[in-house]
Amino acid sequence: MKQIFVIGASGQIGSELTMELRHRYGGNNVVAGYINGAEPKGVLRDSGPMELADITDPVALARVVQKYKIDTIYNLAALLSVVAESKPRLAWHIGIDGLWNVLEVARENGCAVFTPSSIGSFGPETPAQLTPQDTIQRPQTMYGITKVSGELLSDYYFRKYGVDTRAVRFPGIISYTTPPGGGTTDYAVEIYYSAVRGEDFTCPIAAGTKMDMMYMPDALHAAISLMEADPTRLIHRNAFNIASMSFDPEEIYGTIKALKPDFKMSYQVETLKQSIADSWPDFLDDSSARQEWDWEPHYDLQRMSKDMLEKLAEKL
Ligand code: AKB
Repeated sequence: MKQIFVIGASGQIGSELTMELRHRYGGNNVVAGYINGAEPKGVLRDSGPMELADITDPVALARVVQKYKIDTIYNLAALLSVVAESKPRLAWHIGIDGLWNVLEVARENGCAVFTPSSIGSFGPETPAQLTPQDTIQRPQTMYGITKVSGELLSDYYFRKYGVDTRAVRFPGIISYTTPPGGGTTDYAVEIYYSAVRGEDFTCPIAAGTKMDMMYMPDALHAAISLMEADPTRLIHRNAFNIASMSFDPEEIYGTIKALKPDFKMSYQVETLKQSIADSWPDFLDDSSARQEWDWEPHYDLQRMSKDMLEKLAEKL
């Protein structure tokens, strides 16, 4: 049985990934790592062990790994793209110094490591359509810089020390359990909350701006399947393009409006978010993930929208 440590277990992805891993591997085998001020609550707190484990504290990480005899680490600690622009030093400290701590503890204790990269690892010179797996990565945001550096550092630890590092490049993740905080793609979550609350939505991203997005169940499935994949089939490691849907604000609005005809959206474009979105690809080519570990998404925009509106209506 696997012994898993999720760093950043209270965040948007971490909270749901921890629950999914507990469901698959047993509650006691998945440790929820959190930072001060973000203690797990409710079912996340009650369904398995939790430990205070700040990624910037190597001693705390080693203590958890040794206490629970951890063999797999999911490292979800990061500042998202917009907030990282206002705190670039902290974004680097968490994204790179923190990753270094994780990779060292993994090297010393024989752990596999999953550290997500992002569509933010690409930049304005990257081919925007059907973005290849191996292509130009010259991001202009601090978030993107930490993501590319993280991909390279993770590959380095695999080649030099044999640490089993694997990752995907996540698109914007849409979910109804824990809201995202400080990303460029957050509008695609917030729009559903407005629709369910019966409020008009003001979109910070301009019409026509396409970005890759993914519903949370597909994102969880991607992370877990990649970590379970046969290593002899992996040509790439850090990190795989994955894709399921790409849309602009008009398309998501149209899909929600078809289900909630009174819903209204207007635009008030935010310069920073728009400039970040403009520097990211429109849609990725995920054929390497499909070939090397049988990646396949299950949700498109219609199916996701129906589910999001139903689940949020229950929640709110
Ligand atoms: C963000 O918008 O910063 C993230 C991402 C796409 O990595 N959701």
